[in-house]
Amino acid sequence: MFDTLTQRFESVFSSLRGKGKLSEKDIDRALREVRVALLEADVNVGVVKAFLSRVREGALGEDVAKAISPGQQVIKIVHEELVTTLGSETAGLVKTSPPLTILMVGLQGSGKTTSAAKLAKLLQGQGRNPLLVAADLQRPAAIDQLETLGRTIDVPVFAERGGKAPKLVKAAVREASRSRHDVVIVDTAGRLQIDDDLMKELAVVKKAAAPDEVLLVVDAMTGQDAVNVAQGFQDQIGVTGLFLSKLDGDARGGAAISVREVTGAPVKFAGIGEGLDELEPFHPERMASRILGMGDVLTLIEKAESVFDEDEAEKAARKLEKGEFTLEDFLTQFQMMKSMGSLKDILAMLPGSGSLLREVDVDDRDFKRVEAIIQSMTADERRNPKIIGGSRKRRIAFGSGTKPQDVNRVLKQFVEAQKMMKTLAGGRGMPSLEGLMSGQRTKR
Ligand SMILES: Nc1nc2c(ncn2[C@@H]2O[C@H](COP(=O)(O)OP(=O)(O)O)[C@@H](O)[C@H]2O)c(=O)[nH]1
Ligand SMILES: [Mg+2]
Repeated sequence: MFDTLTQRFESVFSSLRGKGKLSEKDIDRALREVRVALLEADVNVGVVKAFLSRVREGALGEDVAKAISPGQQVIKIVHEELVTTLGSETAGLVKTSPPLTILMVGLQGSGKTTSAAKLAKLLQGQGRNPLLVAADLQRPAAIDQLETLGRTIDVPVFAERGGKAPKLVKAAVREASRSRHDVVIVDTAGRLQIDDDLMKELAVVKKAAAPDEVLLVVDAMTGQDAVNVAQGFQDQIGVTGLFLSKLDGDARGGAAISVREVTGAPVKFAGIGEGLDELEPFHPERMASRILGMGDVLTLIEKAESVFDEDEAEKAARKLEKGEFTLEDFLTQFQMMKSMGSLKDILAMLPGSGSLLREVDVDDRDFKRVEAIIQSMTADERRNPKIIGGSRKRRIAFGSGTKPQDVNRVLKQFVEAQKMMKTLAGGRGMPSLEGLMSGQRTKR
């Protein structure tokens, strides 16, 4: 995500960071570089202009001149202004008396159907009871697609073949009230381009659904086109929020950065993969940090909390206090961590990881190797790794298809993790990722 842009920002910042005092020339040069970086990232020209003038104003202000570290201060201003550009506050779904009705609109292929299912899954996980509505009646396959997704996430799909969308939507909302669904998510038909027919149809469906939210799904990978599309929908239909899909495939970031400021509509969610778990609420603050290569520790912690089994973690913490934390427990924790996503995704959220990721080739095979090594140990060995001498090491290496050095490394990492968890005493008992990978301690 946004790799090139992040890289550019990192290089601009590193030239500022060391400086004791910044001249106007230093700032101008840095801002010129920022400008080029943003334009190359396909950020809307107007947005770039407004952004830079705000940063410049801040950077030449008195606070910076007096700051102990002017370079850091400028970085802080860039961060703040980027947060503003992205929308300042996290914009959640509106709160209404149930059912909350959400209309998903957008061009064909933007990700409406997938995003509707993702949203249903997210809300279901929050204890709500969603109903999906298949109101894309242009292609018969669209209904099948939503029904398949609905089955996967165990959310009912309201569908009717051969009907008309407005009537179907009305019936669906009635059905939702009757069967106590507190959320109704309506998937609609799109076209390849904005045209009059699409807009007319959507206006009628919108009237029938009387939605609380009109979420426009835009494909982040299409850059400025996405911004223009969003503007078109905003002018002609009116949207309450944006769902930025395919952010995972967006190396540049132009749409993500521009779309809010151009349309005035807040980005509420981001799609970050084809899987139905792969959406994130859009947090401007965190997104700005990620774009600037400052990492996104908060999202990482939230992910950790969602996959770490509270009971397991507490059990581990108690064992640890008593000095009973074994490799068996280590393996359990490790496997939970693995379910957070690929190693690269997780590492990308750590501060400064942008450059790190470019230098080392992180590999999910590392995960598998550690797992295989621990699985090749006997129960005794897992409980008491001290008994693992040379011949046992060779046997474990052989069993796991690794080398004795690899076994050594895992054992060392385990000892480190043990130490680290002791310092987190009474905490969640979660070994730090960085620690596991490098044997170092992490700040949280
Ligand atoms: N990588 C990635 N693919 C996505 C995302 N959202 C949707 N897609 C894919 O985009 C394609 C079109 O999605 P679909 O929901 O059918 O779009 P619709 O025509 O607007 O309903 C499908 O192949 C999806 O798997 C996303 O966030 N990331
Ligand atoms: Mg669709």
